[in-house]
Amino acid sequence: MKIEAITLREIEMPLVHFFETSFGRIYSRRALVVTVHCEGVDGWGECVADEAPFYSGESVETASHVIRTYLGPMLLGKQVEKGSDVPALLARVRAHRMAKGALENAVWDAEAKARNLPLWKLLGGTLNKIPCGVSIGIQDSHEQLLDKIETELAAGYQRIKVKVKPGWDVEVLAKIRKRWPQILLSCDANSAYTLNDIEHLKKFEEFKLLMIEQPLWNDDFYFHSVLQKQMQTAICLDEAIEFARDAQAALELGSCRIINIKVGRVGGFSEAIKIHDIAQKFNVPVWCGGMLETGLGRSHNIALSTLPNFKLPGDVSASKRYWKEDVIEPEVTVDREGFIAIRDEPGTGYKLREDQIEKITVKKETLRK
Ligand code: OSB
Ligand code: MG
Repeated sequence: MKIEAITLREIEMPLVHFFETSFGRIYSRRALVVTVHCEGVDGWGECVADEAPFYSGESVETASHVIRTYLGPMLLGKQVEKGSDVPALLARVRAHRMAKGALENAVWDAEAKARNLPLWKLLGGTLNKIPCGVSIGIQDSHEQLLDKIETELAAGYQRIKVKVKPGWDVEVLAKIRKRWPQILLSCDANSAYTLNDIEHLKKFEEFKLLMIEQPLWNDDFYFHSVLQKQMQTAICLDEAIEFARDAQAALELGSCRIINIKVGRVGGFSEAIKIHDIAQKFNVPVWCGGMLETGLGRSHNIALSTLPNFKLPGDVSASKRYWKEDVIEPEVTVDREGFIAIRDEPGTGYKLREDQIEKITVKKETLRK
C-alpha cells in the first residue's frame, strides 16, 4: 500500500457529563483524527492527546504540529505493507508517542481493510467478548458519585474505578465500600501523591481495592517500587509506561503488579502488543485504559482488548456514557453482564460515520508529498 495522502482533522465533541481527574475538569473533548489514504483504502486513527498537556506532555497542538511537519512527511509516498512497518519509519522523531500512535493505528486500520480481516485477528486477539469497567471522575459531591456508581453497576459493569486526589480519597472510598462491600473497586490518582503521602496511602488498604493506579509521579517507576514494597494493594502503572522496556524495568523492579495499556500513550499497536507480551511473561495481568476516545479510538481499544493477557476489566465502556452521538455505527454497547461482544466483520467491525465526523470537524488539512 502506498501512502498517497494524510488527512489531519481537529474535532470537538461535547461530553454528556463533565470528566474530572486530579489534573482538571473538561466538558468537551477536542481531539485529532488522522486518515491515511492508501490507493483506494482509507485507514483511520485517533490521537489520544488532550487539548492541554496535563495528562502527558502532548497536546492536540503539539501532535498536529509534529504530524504536519515531521511524521506525515516520513510516511508520505512510502510503500507500507503492515501497520507494524510504521514504527521504524517514524523512529527518528523522539517522544510524541500519541502523535505516532494515531498514524500507526491508521495504517493497521487500512491493512485490516485491505486484507479483508478483522483488526482484532490481525493484532493476535483470541477473546470473543471483553469484560468492561468504568472510570468515574471526581464529582461535585459524594452523593453525585454514589448515584453514578449505582447507575453503572445496574448497567452491568464489572469493575468501578474512581478518580482520587488529596481531599477526595479516603472518605469517598469508605462510603463506597460501606454501600458495596463486594464489588471490584479500584482508584486512579493520576500522579496526585508523593512518597511523603505513604502513611496516607496506607489508609487505602482497608478498602480492599483491586489496584491503585499511578499514585506517584507520572514518569516514575523507581519510587513506585518503594511504595509497592510497603503496600498489600496492587499498584497499577498507567502514565509511567510508554515503552515495552519501561514495562520490563517496572516489572523487574517490582513497581507494580498490574499494567494499564493505552494504545495511544505507548505510540501504537506494535508497542502495545510488546507490553502485553512482556507482562504475560511476568505473569502480570493487563487491562485496556481509555482516554475519552470517540468511537474510532474506542473501536481500536476493543480490538486490542481481545489479546489473551487482557485479564482484567478495562476502561472501554459504552459510547453513550460519553457521547450523545458517536462517530461510528453501531455505537459501542455493553451487555447486562458487562461485556462488549467482538464483531467479526473486516476492519474494526464499526463503520465510521464520515458525515458526522465532517460535522464536528473544526480544522482540516490534507498532507501530500
Ligand atoms: O488516567 O485513565 C486515565 C481519562 C483521561 C485521561 C486519563 C485517564 C482517563 C480515564 C478515562 O480514566 C477512561 C475512559 O476513557 O473511560
Ligand atoms: Mg489512569
